[in-house]
Amino acid sequence: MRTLYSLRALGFLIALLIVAYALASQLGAFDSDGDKNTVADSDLDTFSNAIEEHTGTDPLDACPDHASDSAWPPDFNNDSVVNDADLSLIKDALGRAGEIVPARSDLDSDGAITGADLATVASRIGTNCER
Ligand SMILES: [Ca+2]
Ligand SMILES: [Ca+2]
Ligand SMILES: [Ca+2]
Ligand SMILES: [Ca+2]
Repeated sequence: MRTLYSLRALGFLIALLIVAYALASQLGAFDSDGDKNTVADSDLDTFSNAIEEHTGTDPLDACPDHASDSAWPPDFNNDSVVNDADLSLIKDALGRAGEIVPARSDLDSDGAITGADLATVASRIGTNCER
């Protein structure tokens, strides 16, 4: 009888731990950079390593060092600022899908250049990247 009780207690304890772990994950307790986002973004440029893998930008560099240093996804011409020049570059790519998708402009890596990618650039107009 005693064993049965302790087994039940153990089961209850394990269930409690699972719930606590799930809650803690939800609250971002295991998030090292505290942005409540458990997706890895090593250089903290607000684009995940996975997205940067797709766009071909440097996942360990938040800001370009020169014009051919792709580091920040929405900054297509690598001049460290997102402005009309970048917006017009993505407008050119808008609507493309399939094999002709320029991955560099596909900022959500869904395989097409859509309004969502455009909005990602538009929402950062006038901002500089942070080194
Ligand atoms: Ca990043
Ligand atoms: Ca980057
Ligand atoms: Ca730019
Ligand atoms: Ca896209």
